[in-house]
Amino acid sequence: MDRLRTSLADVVGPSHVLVDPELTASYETDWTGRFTGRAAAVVRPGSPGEVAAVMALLHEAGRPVVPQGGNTGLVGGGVPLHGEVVVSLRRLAAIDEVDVAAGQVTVGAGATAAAVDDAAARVGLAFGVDLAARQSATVGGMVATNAGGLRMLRYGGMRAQTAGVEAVLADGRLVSHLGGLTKDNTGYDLAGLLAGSEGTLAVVTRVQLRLVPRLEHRTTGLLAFADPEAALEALIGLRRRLPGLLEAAELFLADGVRLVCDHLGIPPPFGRIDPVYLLVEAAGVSDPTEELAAAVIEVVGDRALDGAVDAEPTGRARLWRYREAHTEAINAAGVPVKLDVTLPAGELAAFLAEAPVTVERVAPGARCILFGHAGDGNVHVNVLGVAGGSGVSPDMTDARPVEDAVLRLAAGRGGSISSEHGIGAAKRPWLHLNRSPAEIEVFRAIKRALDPDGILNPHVLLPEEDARTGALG
Ligand code: 2HG
Ligand code: ZN
Repeated sequence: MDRLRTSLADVVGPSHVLVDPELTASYETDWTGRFTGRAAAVVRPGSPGEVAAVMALLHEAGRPVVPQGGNTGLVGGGVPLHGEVVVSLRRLAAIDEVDVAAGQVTVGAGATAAAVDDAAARVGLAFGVDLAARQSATVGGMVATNAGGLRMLRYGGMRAQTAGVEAVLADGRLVSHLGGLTKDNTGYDLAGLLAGSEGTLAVVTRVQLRLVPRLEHRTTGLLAFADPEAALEALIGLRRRLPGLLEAAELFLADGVRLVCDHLGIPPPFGRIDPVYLLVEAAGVSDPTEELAAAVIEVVGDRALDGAVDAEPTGRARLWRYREAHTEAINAAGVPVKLDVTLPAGELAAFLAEAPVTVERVAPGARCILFGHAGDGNVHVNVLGVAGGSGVSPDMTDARPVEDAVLRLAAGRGGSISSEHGIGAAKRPWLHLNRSPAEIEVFRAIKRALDPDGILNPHVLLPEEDARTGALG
């Protein structure tokens, strides 16, 4: 490793090869504190060319690599759980001039979601993906996980925003297709393939992003309901009544709001805790307040227990806080087991009712907090009060029954075991719940084609292969 470190330092400069535990620590543990390991080294290249040179060296040395962006991932896919070398892309933060005619911008993998949105704002455009971790989450990581977020309902996820990518292959070759043409049927869609590949196929270095119109007029509504069925029925009505206006539809429940209020020291909405909340946001080229308010009266009516609509930035932020502070409030209460699932629309209410019962059965006394992106059927299941999860140190296996029960519940109802966070280290034992043996074989063939020596994030996404029999673990 010493010789390799010297060669890496020759490429990126000695101050960008970190080995001192004090300096590597923040790259070694995920945001939740649940996934932690030790990196052989953290390397911080400053350009795509340096990434290529670094990968060539690591490939030659046969060193496993974990590519890392803002380290905001939640499934252990970006931390060195098995002593890998971390290649941090954060220094690749350059943002080119926005191509206003095309409505696109090319950015480095290390540009944060917030920085991209700021650059787009200067020319009246916006970044189509928004998420609570916007200040830290980087575009490279967002492509690698195919991040969804708060505006998925209207604009789709990262794959939909990605018009082109540049990436470094496992052996250091650079592949680039950044033309960003709307119509371009010249073979395999590498950008589409890399979206959601979780650093297992290539290291994304630059991304050509599609931008969306910046809608300055927005109104947020918060509605309280007695049960999820009423909230979801209201949402169906609002979506039909406000085509093209609705940008977000978020759902959260009493337990989560209680945690948020305790954590932030704020009063609950409407002065009391209600069972279910639906937060909706309408955005348009003109003020959508009247239309949203009329729709609420017309299609929600007295199905809601209470409601508020606010178009002022401070009032909107106040309503959003109840939803956006969930992750932070949960983390402040302990290290959660996080499961991120999608349910078909017709199964969502039943899942919300069943999940806490299922968790209680396998982990009596644990706290199950449910929230998520109702418009996409995406539920974030956070469980507090269980020791750990798969992918964490082997002595912390208490979470496995919870993970198993919740993921089987979602898959059994026709859902996905990973909505927007990825498979990572956390869910690889359950990939088979959603993907057939034939599909997983195709995944392995693609992996072998792009990374024959298996050095790119070798311990995430694909299930462990039994070395002797080739059987799936
Ligand atoms: C969100 O929607 C993020 O806020 C995080 O996807 C979800 O903390 C979580 O489980
Ligand atoms: Zn989310």
